[in-house]
Amino acid sequence: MIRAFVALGSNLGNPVQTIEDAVDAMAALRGSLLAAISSLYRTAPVGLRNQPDFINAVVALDTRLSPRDLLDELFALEARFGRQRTVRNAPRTLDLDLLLHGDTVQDDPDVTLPHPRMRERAFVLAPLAEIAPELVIPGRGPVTELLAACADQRVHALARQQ
Ligand code: PH2
Ligand code: MG
Ligand code: MG
Repeated sequence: MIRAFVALGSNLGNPVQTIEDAVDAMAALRGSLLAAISSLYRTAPVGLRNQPDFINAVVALDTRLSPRDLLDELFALEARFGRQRTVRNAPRTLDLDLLLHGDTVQDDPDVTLPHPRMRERAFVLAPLAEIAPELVIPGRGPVTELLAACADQRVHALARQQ
């Protein structure tokens, strides 16, 4: 089994419910076991104007799937949650991004690993550091150091629901 990390994001409809349902769906992913779930975070949109705040989270999966197969499963889940792919960075019901797949470093245009923009995004790094504080991102450095470098971005962990 390979430890993979997936980022979840939503800013359309009922994002908290969507992320909770998406985590449940990830727990049922073929060839994979859900190993850890971060808190849910309310985050200011990055790189986008005039959009609602996002709810973001990160999960750890232990998986037998290859990066390509795992990504295909994630795309299928996005579609099941009603995601419409219109313009790039449009508001989305559910975005699932493959961040890391073990120590794999690859520049394949299909699946770039580690995820090329994760290093500068507190909405990814804060939940990731919560569930994997010792993680060193291959070729990039410790997750905690990367997070400290984007302290200007607004992210706020929500209280856990019972
Ligand atoms: N996703 C993006 C672009 N900007 N900002 C926040 N806060 N959360 C996201 O998930 C997000 C974003 C592209 O996928
Ligand atoms: Mg994304
Ligand atoms: Mg995406």
